[in-house]
Amino acid sequence: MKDAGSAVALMGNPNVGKSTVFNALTGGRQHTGNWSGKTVSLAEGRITGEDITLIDLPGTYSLHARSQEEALAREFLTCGGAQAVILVADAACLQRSLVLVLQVLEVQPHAVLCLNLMDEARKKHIRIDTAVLSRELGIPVVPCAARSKKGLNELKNTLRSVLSGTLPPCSEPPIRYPADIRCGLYAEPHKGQTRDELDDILTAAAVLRAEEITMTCVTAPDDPHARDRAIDRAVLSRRFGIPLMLLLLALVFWLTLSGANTVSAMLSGFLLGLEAPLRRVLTALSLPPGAVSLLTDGVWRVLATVVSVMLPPMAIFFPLFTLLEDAGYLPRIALQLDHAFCRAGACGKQSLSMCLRTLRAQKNRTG
Ligand SMILES: Nc1nc2c(ncn2[C@@H]2O[C@H](COP(=O)(O)OP(=O)(O)OP(=O)(O)O)[C@@H](O)[C@H]2O)c(=O)[nH]1
Ligand SMILES: [Mg+2]
Repeated sequence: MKDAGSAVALMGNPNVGKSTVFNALTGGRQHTGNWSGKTVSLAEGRITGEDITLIDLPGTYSLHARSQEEALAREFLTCGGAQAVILVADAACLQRSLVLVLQVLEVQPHAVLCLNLMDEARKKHIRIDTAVLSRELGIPVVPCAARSKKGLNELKNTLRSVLSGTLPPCSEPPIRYPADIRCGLYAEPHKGQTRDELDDILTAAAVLRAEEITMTCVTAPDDPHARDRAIDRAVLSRRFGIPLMLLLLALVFWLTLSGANTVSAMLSGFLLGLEAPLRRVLTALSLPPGAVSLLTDGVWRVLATVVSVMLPPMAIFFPLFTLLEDAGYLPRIALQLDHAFCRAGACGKQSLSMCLRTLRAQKNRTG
């Protein structure tokens, strides 16, 4: 994987902006979007202008989690050979992010905390004393808003200092466990204790410490997520949730298919109309008739047909889907359908890729 230089892992909860940070630092094109579980395998890229390889890992809530992607992230942390880690946390939901941060610090003390989504935290009137947070964790903390590229230069400079040893690693045990446990990740169950019971004890200790730290450095209104909860109550309600989802998806499909048919017809007329002038130009260039036919009847006609059939639905569907995604509606669809999908051995997130496949199938039938 690595030739020379340092390797640095990007870790954090799902959907906190790890891939957005990765793309901004490396110029990469990792898939980003407003729902969790997009990154499912390792991706690596070189930080622009630095001899540092960055590895984007799948999101995980805890090092004791059991899903395949989460196990991959844990395995990379323990055996991947990274010299340091950038821990990406959600500033609007710090306590939840800190559970993983604390667990990772037990195994990899060379770390920097990228306190991302600061813009969202500000909107919710959440204030974080980063100096206190840094003191409590024993690692540098850099506030960022990765989507608007804020704080990323400072993150890069801090990472350089962590790698060179100018900034010291975390030296205190980050989590306080019962006396017989030294490191949560390598703890083994006692006789008569199940793995699940031990994991519960380990996670509870991390949650408790995360709560303590949050209390020392976060100032927030009584319920900063009240608006989100009110939206959830309306959008996910038993009575209106499913009808609203069906209505919105039907509207997206209708706008895509009916809009695309009109635009496809216009585009196809325009592009195929260029076939005759193209044929005249190629003939005037004294190309043999076979070559002229190959380029116009073959290459041009196929290209014009593919572009006019494929481009309009994509140009309509993806912006509409992005609007729903940015409004936070797509993850809510996934949650709403999760129960039904689980019964079929799948999960709610697959409903989103099913929407894309349904559109493609419908378009193939009509187009
Ligand atoms: N408002 C705001 N949105 C952000 C910021 N950083 C990332 N996002 C958005 O957050 C969403 C999730 O970003 P990703 O980079 O895909 O998150 P991730 O942590 O890689 O997600 P998984 O791979 O699913 O774990 C995307 O819609 C981003 O555009 C930020 O600083 N502010
Ligand atoms: Mg990602």
